[in-house]
Amino acid sequence: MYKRLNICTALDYVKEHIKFLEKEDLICEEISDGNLNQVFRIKSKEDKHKSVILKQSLPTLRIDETMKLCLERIDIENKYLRDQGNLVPKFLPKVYHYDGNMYLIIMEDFNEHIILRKELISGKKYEHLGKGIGEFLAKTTFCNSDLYLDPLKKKEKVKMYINPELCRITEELVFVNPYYNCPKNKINPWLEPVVQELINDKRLQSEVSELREEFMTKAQSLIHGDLHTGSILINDMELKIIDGEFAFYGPIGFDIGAFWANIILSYESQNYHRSNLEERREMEGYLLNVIRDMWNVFQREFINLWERYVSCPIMMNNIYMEKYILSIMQSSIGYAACKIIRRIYGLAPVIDITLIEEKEREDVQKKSINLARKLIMKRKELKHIDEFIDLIEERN
Ligand code: SR1
Ligand code: MG
Repeated sequence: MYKRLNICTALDYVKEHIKFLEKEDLICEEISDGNLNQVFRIKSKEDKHKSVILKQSLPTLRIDETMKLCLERIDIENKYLRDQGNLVPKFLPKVYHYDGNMYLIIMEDFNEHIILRKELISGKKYEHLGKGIGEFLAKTTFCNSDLYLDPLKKKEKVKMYINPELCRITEELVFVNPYYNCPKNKINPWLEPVVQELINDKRLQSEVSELREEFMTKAQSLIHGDLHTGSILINDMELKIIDGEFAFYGPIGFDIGAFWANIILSYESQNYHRSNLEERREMEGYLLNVIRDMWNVFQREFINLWERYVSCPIMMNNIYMEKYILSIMQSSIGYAACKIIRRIYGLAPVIDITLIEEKEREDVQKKSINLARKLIMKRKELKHIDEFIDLIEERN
């Protein structure tokens, strides 16, 4: 039966269920910092390399106990970690234990990796970041799509990953709430005129509706569904993808867009996190390269897989392949833009922006909104990743 754990009961639970910790003297700390769940680290007092993470679903949002949410989201995360872990083990934590009654997972702990968002705010550069995300996304999205799977197997998987409540959060927070006077928006007074302009822009809303429709109906591949820089752990050698509870069969571009949006928000806010001009310029250049690397590696890997595995006679065709990949790039740009806007004045802002002092925040918020509007409207004219990067660099 479900019971919400605390630091004492989480420790006892781990002692009982994790063999390699049963004889250890353990300590437990709560490390929850996301919006939804509670998370504990349980480790041996003697050997810091012996530790696990326990993540448990809560019946409401952690940040808003009035908002109910299905406990079963942990089941989706469990399936996602195992599925993607089979394809590309180096990018995922191992699952040690899953309990469908207690709605919890116990998984590998990476206590020497740090959340990417925090690293980018402190100005740390990782050469392997863009390439790693590109490889992860190309391999997982290709191998879970109709390009690779047998159609019956693929539809089985679509069913397994039906995730209505978590998708609804995204549908509302990303595609709807920012475009009307929704009480959940958090609009600073200085943003009022810019937001009202956006709310009155019917052409923009028509484009956002198109992206929303694609998000809701295009079961193209298994996607993470919330791939922002808080869902990535990193160190000098490797990166790990966590927090798969939003996973479902959706458009491939949605994950790419989520990643780009958060890199762009980091880029736009470097001005305020770095006082040294040279360091700032370097960091900005690095972030644009992350976007470029990510896309180039994604595209290269995806084409390799296509040439190797696509066997349907009408699809062994370069014209179609190029069209398919270009359409992923253009929709990724659209999703990136929607994700930028939601993080500026929606329900769940990001610390890249909120850490900036109020009087300086206005500028970065306005620039980001203007850039996002431009990206939504122009995405279908962009044919090459460098054209996208040029638009970011134009700095409205
Ligand atoms: C109400 S939940 C807010 C956000 O937190 C998650 O990480 C997702 O990004 C979601 O949109
Ligand atoms: Mg999360």
